[in-house]
Amino acid sequence: MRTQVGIIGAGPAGLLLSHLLSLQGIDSVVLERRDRDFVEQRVRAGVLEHGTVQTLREAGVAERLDAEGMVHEGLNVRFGGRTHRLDLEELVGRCVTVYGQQEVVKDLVAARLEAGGDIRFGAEGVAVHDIDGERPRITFVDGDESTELVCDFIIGADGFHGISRGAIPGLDEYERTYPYSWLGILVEAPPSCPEVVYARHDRGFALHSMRSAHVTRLYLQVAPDADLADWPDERVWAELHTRLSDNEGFALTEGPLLDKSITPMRSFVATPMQHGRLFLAGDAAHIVPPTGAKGMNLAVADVRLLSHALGGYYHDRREDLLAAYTEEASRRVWRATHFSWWMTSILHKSPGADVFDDRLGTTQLEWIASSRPAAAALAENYTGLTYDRGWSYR
Ligand code: FAS
Ligand code: PHB
Repeated sequence: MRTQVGIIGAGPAGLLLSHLLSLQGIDSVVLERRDRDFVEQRVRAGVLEHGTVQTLREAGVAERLDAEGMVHEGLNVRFGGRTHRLDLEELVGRCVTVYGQQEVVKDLVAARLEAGGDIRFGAEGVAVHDIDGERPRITFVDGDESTELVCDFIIGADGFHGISRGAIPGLDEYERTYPYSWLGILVEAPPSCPEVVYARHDRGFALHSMRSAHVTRLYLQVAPDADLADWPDERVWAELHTRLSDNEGFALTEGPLLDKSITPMRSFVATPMQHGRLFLAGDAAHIVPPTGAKGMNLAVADVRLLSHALGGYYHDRREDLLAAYTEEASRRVWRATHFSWWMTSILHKSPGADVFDDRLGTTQLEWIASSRPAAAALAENYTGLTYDRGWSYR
């Protein structure tokens, strides 16, 4: 097989890149280990930055997003029994949209297949070769047939547990782990309030979000090694009611659980994000704790840069944009890494935290609740920094 860009991974990063390249007349093949159902059902991110929504709209894949996505002009921080609303639109003139990552993936898969895109689901044993040369190769097993895909470039969009990062020699990896995880549930119940609520409580962090007018998304801080077997639905609801309560009559609506899972919390950055003709995008290169709702949005930012740089190569044989990819992408990676770490540190109560630790957290929340510059700094990062170049080279 031969293509211009071989993409490993059919998550948001791989699928969006394949679509943006096709809009610039650049061919790609996407190799995905799992089957289509698995990829389209996986419950993950929920909040799209302003720039992510704009990107999907410009790419012509935002019809359902615009019809079903929920535009949020504000977010809420709850602590000490009181709720403080940050008016994102008023603070920074931008907002966010709540629309499940799995819906974005479904929209992108549909768009690629409709355009005749080549996505190989169930690709086994993917391996990369000759990334230092001008004809890198990907080998994989498709069905029971060993196959070789010869490319000009390979994009590792295969997530944190993928194989592409390991192919980069001399990689530097920076990691921080957190003394807690998130237990997340998807509930068939109308959201208990119209916006996202981040709650800091003595018993630990809790988050109220949603997926539609009928589906609520809720998270609880739990121990880093928590086991779902120790968290029956009754215990989850009891903690959520306690931690999300306020002195202003908030009432959490319960309902049947559609999904329950535990996500570990880590900050991880690998650099460089490229070697020869191999480039990393999204979770393959970096992981942020989900507190800042940055993970998927950061993947989109990487893909915008790669789409523009590959467009420059194929339209004007420019190598400079590709050479500068890591440096360009790293600025936003570290900004999102800091913001996600900061949101996590001020909203969670670490086991063994003393009064000093606690006051450091609550004083920052009080500052955000009472200072416009502080609230605007959070709003600027949460809604997403603006892009200084487009995803299309032309
Ligand atoms: P993905 O991991 O989405 O996609 C990588 C793809 O590559 C997968 O489909 C995988 O099957 C495939 N793959 C892996 N190895 C392969 C191989 N060897 N061969 C072929 N294919 C291979 N972000 C938020 O903003 N908010 C959240 O609430 C949030 N919750 C999350 C919960 C969980 C459990 C996880 C794991 C992540 C969460 N994230 C969240 C982050 C998440 O949304 C990621 O940032 C986003 O999926 C990144 O997209 P990709 O880089 O495309 O990676
Ligand atoms: C979600 O809706 O899944 C969500 C919202 C906000 C976050 C993280 C996850 O910070």
